[in-house]
Amino acid sequence: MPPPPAIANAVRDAISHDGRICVLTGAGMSAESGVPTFRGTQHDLWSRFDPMQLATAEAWRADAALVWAWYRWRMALVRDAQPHAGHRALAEPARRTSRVTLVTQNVDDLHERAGSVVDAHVHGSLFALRCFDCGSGHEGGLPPLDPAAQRIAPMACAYCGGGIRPGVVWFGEALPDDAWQVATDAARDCMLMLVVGTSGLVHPAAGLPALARRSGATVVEINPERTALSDDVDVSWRATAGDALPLLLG
Ligand code: BJW
Repeated sequence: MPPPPAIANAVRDAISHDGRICVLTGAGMSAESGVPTFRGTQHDLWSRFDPMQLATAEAWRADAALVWAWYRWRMALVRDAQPHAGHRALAEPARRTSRVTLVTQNVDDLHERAGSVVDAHVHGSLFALRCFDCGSGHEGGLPPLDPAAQRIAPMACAYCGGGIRPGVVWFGEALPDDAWQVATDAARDCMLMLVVGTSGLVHPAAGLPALARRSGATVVEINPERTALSDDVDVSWRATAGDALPLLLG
């Protein structure tokens, strides 16, 4: 199915006028690579846990080993996953022009493995471990499984002894300043924003499409489902990332 004409024209216009394009991706971008989204999917082994309860500092303080077990499971899923045609299609225009800014809420590395440079990981990166207490980066690998206890053995920060955690942004935590600055600058400056695979429920990232639109951009949503953003974009394309992006950018 070809892209709706309004979307094909918006992309053609932006490219022919050498206009800036901002691409904002969410968990749906990785769904066709086999990485589950946050809302509305069953997480087999983890189905009795709510990701929204685990992705918090409170959960970490209550049971860091449980939180680590969830992240170890997700890290293994991501390591085994491969970028799909949608990731690769996005990497093409990004390679051709520096006028594409890629902002992702995803903590996986599938964009990078497809050949994109991610300009802003606004919710951090799974594998960039850091100390829960002092924030220092940690280079020493993942925490081991304690075979006796069948639990993840905690790792301590070399500087302060605090617990080492995944490098992601949990609810109630501030987004990384540098990434957020890149994301808001890109939203303000772009001629076209492509919003791919996000429910638009988590703020402040969910406010980026509205910021782009207020600043004069055309905002296009690519998502198989209607979302919280659908009423406030210029045009929605009900398609998956893996189907739509190669047709649009290939
Ligand atoms: C497909 C597809 C296919 C499926 N192709 N599409 C304003 C209003 C209300 C609340 C707040 C507000 N501002 C802040 C808040 C609080 C809170 C928040 O937003 N709460 C709401 C849930 C109500 N926000 C925060 O706490 C943020 N921090 C903050 O505001 O700090 C303030 C502060 C300032 C200064 C000092 C201190 C504090 C932090 C938010 C962090 C979010 N973290 C997570 C977890 C990351 C770690 C991890 O991965 O474990 O980020 S939550 C989770 O949601 C993850 C995602 O990045 C994020 C967004 O989810 P996303 O990507 O939209 O995924 P889904 O699953 O929701 O949707 C998938 C979509 O894909 C669906 O639409 C499908 O249809 C679609 N789809 N297949 C294309 N093949």
